[in-house]
Amino acid sequence: MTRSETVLSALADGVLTLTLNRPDKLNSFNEDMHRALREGIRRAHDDSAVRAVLLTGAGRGFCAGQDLGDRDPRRGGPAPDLGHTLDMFYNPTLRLIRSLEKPVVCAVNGVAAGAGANIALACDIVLAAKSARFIQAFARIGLIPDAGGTWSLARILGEPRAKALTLTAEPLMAEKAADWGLIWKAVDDADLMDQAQALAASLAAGPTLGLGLTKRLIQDAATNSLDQQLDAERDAQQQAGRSADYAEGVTAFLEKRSARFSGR
Ligand code: T3D
Repeated sequence: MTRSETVLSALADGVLTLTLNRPDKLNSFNEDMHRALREGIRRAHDDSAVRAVLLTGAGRGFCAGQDLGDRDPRRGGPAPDLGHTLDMFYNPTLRLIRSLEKPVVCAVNGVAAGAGANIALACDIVLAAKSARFIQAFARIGLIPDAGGTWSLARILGEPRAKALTLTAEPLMAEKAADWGLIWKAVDDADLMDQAQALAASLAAGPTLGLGLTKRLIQDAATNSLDQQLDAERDAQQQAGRSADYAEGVTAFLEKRSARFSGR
């Protein structure tokens, strides 16, 4: 399988759909897939035709984290430098997702384990099939939760649930994940892709600049003081207020019609 086949990429109506595509390995990450996903997200940064991203997985799983076949200790040799692999692969991708000023929807179509779970949690709006489960599988193999897992779990769930999930590696079913506020929605398996595509399409047809600024503000809120956040809102609103989409939104309201946003 070539690099481009490990992540399928399709752009339609402003939505860049990236599909992790190693289904026989539950879409676990080898180096090709790491590079392909990173290239996909980078394209979303660079290409103004992309106004939203939809990330999902092929087959019955979303992503089982790192391909452990590539870490087989029985092959001998020195232990791998996993700090280096995080620097090389997971961390740049996480940063690209979080810094992308366009919405990223994740459709978790099946099990999301290890870094696979945490990449899903880094996305902006996560929908999951009711049969999907999230597993902080790291403790089962002697690792710590990476790909931003300790950060997002502690922030979203608080210490008690974050610690229990990571220390026990117990699976968390999609509906409970939604009840806990870890994801946006758990939906019937048969409806997942239709709902995720409709959501991504509506975001792609939205005021891209304003949505991107909103994403950044919400992310920055956790570390800003109220004063800093008020200033940041003022600056972002100033920018949004100069956009063509703001003019269109107000005009459409006054003309009692739907807005036709151009993303500028
Ligand atoms: O290394 C670094 O760079 C550091 C970064 C680490 C990040 C990480 O993500 S570490 C965590 C790695 N992931 C895991 O530990 C999860 C391993 N997988 C599982 O525990 C289970 O597969 C699942 C709970 C995810 C699903 O279980 P189940 O019973 O639904 O499926 P299965 O039968 O275990 O898996 C189906 C196939 O996918 C199977 O292959 P086979 O036997 O049919 O040829 C299985 O070996 C393969 N597979 C699943 N996960 C991985 C994998 N192959 C390689 N690596 C995997 N992570």
